[in-house]
Amino acid sequence: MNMKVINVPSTPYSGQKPGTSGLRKKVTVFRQARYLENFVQAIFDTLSGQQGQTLVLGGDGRYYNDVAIQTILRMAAAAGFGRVLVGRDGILSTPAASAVIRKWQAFGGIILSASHNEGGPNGDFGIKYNLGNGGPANEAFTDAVYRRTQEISVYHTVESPDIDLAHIGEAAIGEMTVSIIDPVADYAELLESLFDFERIAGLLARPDFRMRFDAMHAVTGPYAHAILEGRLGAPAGTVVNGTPLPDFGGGHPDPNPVWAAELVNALADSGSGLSFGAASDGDGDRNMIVGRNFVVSPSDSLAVLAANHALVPAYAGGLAGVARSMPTSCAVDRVAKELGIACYETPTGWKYFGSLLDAGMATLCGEESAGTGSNHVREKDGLWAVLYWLNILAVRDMPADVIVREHWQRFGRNVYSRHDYEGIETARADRLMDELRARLPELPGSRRNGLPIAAADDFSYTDPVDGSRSERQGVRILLEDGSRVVFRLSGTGTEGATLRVYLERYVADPSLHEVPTQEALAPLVALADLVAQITSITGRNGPDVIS
Ligand code: VG1
Ligand code: CO
Repeated sequence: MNMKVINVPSTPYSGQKPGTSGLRKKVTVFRQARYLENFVQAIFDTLSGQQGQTLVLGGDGRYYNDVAIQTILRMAAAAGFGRVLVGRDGILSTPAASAVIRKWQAFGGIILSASHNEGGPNGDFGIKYNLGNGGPANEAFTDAVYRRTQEISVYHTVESPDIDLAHIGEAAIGEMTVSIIDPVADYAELLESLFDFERIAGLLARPDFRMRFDAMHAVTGPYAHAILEGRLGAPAGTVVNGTPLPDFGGGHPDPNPVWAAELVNALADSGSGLSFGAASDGDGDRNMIVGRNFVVSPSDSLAVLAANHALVPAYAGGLAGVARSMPTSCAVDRVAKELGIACYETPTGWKYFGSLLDAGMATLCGEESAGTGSNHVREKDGLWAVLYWLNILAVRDMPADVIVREHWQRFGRNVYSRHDYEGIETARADRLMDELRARLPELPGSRRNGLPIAAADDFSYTDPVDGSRSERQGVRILLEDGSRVVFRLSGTGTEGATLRVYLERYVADPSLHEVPTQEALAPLVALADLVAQITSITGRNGPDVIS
């Protein structure tokens, strides 16, 4: 059946500029007439050669996911795609979407998510495009999409009723096939090929080992149920908050000590009988690892995964290299040095790891924002990190906190924290960054708060594979003893600006490893305020979120 393409006249919306990870706006913004359509059309107009090809489509199940999917299906038919693989009920976690794109050699994929941002009619929605390698489109592509949104005059769709996505099977829109797939199967199969499932199952069956996985009412629920309680046989009830809800139960599906406080408190309560905790975010690409009364810092987690790679079947043959985003602590650098492998430093956002992974230059990648992953997909992967940890725990037979403490003994501790100042008026945040940048030349060689500054710059990056350049990726102040303070504005928020201040101090002396993090970093916090004038410009007395 040949379908008539309908050309709907449209006019541009301002501000459809993808940020760190796709376009994120309030649901109320996305619901405006032609808003979503304009952006999707801009993506399709930027592509070439999609005729007859396969598109992967799914999202984290948040409010508006269902409506957007039906719109995109009709537009994909109009754009000439031959097939769309869509997760049942429109569900696909971000890493699962990446796995599906790669396994079925799809042309690309559209992921509907605003990740850790809150959901619901007054919450956030988001959309991003992934390329055929399964990874987020690079800056050149997202810039081209943005340019297209500014000149759009028409979008293309077809007339066709909504597709029932509740059951696995096939449907059609004109000549385009819609395959409704099990959102979990391909992904679970991939993870099973990487880890020692038998050994992990043995650990989960032990009466003295009890785990809790908090899916935060977000997308990982069905994945964790199927993998942890299904394939690995963890007792029922191991997964909590495991049913995806359109508003995530009213919380932020952000696995940090603030939004996952319930999990952290349960692991701190010896009466709970829990030995290991983990959580993931809205779209399943972040992870939080919690030991007994011990939250593993994501930067430390990356370093521990790298140091223990030989215990995991998929990585036992060695790591080609590791990569971390610039604000992520340098803990993994020390491991890379000992292993004699390269360590790459990229701007914030997973899209910068893609070329290194594709070129076989890096095997493990990570960000301080609870994201870790490997070359098995081209996104960060929450459950992957949890299984990696379980694999290590099963082989080493020690609690998570002991593993981290031993790591510090061996490599020293990179004490680390991020302070977020949320919802600052955009003009003030911009002024803060502008003035800070202007002050950079006078900082090297000087002292602030009594601390000698060795260097200060605005991070820029040249991709070692394709030579592309990214400027203004965060202001860094490097102290003589190797401590760092980094400042950047968030590119994922939807209201005002969020200032992120990243603080890091290297402590070699084991007798100082247990000094509380915020206490150890206090001199750097004072320096950050002095240099960036945070209190006076923002009017805030302290950060909203400390992670
Ligand atoms: C944040 C994190 C960044 C991460 C990005 C997307 O970006 O800092 O490390 O890659 O979110 O993660 P920003 O620009 O707000 O600092 V997710 O889980 O939202 O896809
Ligand atoms: Co996410």
